[in-house]
Amino acid sequence: MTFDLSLYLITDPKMCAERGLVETVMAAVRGGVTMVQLRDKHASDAELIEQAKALKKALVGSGVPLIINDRLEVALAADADGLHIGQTDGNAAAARKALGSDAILGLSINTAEQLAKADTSLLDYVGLGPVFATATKSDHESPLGFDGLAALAAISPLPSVAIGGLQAQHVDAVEKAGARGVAIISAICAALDPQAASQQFATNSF
Ligand code: 3NM
Repeated sequence: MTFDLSLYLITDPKMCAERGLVETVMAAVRGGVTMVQLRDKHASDAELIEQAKALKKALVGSGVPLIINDRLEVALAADADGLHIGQTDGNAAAARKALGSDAILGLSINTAEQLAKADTSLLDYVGLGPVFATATKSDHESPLGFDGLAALAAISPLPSVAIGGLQAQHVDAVEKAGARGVAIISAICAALDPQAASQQFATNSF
């Protein structure tokens, strides 16, 4: 499946709670988000399947793919467009086998060693981060900065999306570093107006 990494929204259950998950995502999509990842490290599979199905339905006709963080069973049950796995929470070979060749499969990368170890033939993109320290992920790795991001993007055989502490004013520097897009949680999910926040990213963007 074709995909556009330029403005990749990742959901956070708490930040989306007040407005509602589907409402927050659809406002962001109206603002120009090009990919959506459902991420909730604590919800049960059953809860996530329900949320994923609701998002998938809402996204029909938008051309925006729905990716599931970490949970292969959820991606399969909700017929999502893909899966994103981290260094510790997944197996790319098993995921590719279960999801098929058309699914979008992404992997988080923080170091050149991790990139060297990854079987990139199984993957469609890599997430490179964190660019900056971020309160959104308490156990994040050490920040790369734009130079570290550029170093990883340069050796990645796959398109990459930058993540971690990014704001709309960083889009230019991310693009110059060689990534194809920005992955965002708080700057969109926690914004007073997620549509306007997404528009800000999209205007500066790729
Ligand atoms: N993964 P925000 S950083 C989910 O480095 C996640 O792999 C990261 O949230 C990584 O846009 C991160 O609010 C949190 O900083 C990104």
